[in-house]
Amino acid sequence: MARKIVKKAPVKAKAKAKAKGKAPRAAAKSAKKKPAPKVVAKKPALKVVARSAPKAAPRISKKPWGQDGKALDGVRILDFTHVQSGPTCTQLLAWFGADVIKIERPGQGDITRGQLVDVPGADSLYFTMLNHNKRSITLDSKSTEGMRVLERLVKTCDVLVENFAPGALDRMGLTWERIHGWNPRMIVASVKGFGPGTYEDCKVYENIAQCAGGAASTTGFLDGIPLVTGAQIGDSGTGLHLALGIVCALMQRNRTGRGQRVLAAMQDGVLNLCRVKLRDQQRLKAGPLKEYTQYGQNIPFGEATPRAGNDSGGGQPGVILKCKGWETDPNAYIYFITQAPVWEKICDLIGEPEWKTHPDYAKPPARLPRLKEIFERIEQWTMTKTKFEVMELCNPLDIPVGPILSMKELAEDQSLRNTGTIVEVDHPTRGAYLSVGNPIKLSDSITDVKRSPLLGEHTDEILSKVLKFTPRQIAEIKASGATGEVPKTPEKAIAAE
Ligand code: CAO
Repeated sequence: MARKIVKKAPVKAKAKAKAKGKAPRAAAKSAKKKPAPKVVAKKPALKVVARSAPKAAPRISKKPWGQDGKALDGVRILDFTHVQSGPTCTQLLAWFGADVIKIERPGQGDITRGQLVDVPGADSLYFTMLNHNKRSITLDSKSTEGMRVLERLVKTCDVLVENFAPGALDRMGLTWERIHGWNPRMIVASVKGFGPGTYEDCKVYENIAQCAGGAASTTGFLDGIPLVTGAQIGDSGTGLHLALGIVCALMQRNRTGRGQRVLAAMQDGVLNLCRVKLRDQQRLKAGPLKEYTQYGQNIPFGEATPRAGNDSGGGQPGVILKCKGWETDPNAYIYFITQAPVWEKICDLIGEPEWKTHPDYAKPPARLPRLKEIFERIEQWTMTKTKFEVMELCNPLDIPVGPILSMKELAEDQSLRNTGTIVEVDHPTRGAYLSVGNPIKLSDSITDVKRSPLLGEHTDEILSKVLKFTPRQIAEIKASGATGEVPKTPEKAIAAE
């Protein structure tokens, strides 16, 4: 429970202040400045009080944990996202209980449905793994009837999330002013490649963001070209940033009553994740970065943070080392950190006990210029063990090591399955597949991963049950073609035959 420590003002000062009309806290401050009284005053008592609940706070639930709904129950999202960055954000919100309604272009839908297809005729894994727990409605947002539906959606949703190319939402006619006019409580959340500035009009994909956000220039080896990383820090990373912004905007709306715009630019998101590299950029002014392997190799530093290979980004040196079987297994490696507090244990483990007291190795600064040699010696030891044996030997000694796990190993990892981080999901057209579940665990809001929707699967349900259009209105909307192919009336069908 949150507690706050309250320092009580001396009672006398409080009373005086009351008489003079001063605020008690200010008076207590001035009372402190006076010369000490003859009788030693008692020290102000420290009183720990529980933070009082806000006036309108609900009663504390008596339901069992995990059985009182979900964190975002009651929040409805108009999901105008596509590809990866936006969908990861709305998928997270859906996992936390939001009702996510995905708007898709009739006929085609999110372009990823048909990309990297592995089961002909079924939605791709690219789509299914990014769109769990959502409902899908097909709608041509550029048609008059489509806009009629969108208006009602805007009026009944709490958040609009989009990651179109810059200006696309405005071109559709959905300007902030129009949306806010329809629903002043609406939060409009966007992923864009860049924030306002030189590149604001550019279309951006994952690797462009990695390059423009500083990840690529600092990834790879010193003598090689810049590298992108397999972790989708530009797309999924920015989706995460956007989700946090949305939840904060929802919290603020509880107080202000009004919505706001939320922007997560992919360049900004990547740079945020690369903040230690900007740290190093500034440290360069003070001299070489001694924890980088190149320091020990006497390779001079340039003007910008260099690529550091597999060097640890923190103050504890670490690298990737070969393990038994590396000649044939591309993932028989371990990350090994020579954390200072366990240095002596490392020395004993690898059979170099004299390094514990030797002036060249005993203390971290002495080791910095010798890291290459030190890690080569540790590698001689790791190469005699499998990566899992290294784990078994190092973990009881608190030596930080981590196996290089392949996707195959992760997919088969029982503990990840037990926690729901890897889940098996069934799908009507593609059958069972594996997905990454919700990586964020809330003890009172349990995630239940449900399959992604088929294209337009919930169009009727949303038009009638959510938007409350009458059957006649629904017929009009459909006849206009706004939700897809115009249904043939019996007469037309006969005529067409
Ligand atoms: N009905 C009618 N039109 C629709 C529609 C619907 N339901 N949904 C989308 N459209 C239209 C848009 O209005 C847009 O039309 P205009 O260009 O005429 O305004 C058009 O479809 C294409 O949208 P887009 O430009 O966003 O799509 P794209 O495939 O050309 O570009 C991307 C994709 C990702 C490069 C671009 O959307 C982008 O830069 N987004 C922001 C950054 C981002 O999220 N990148 C990560 C993508 S994941 O790697």
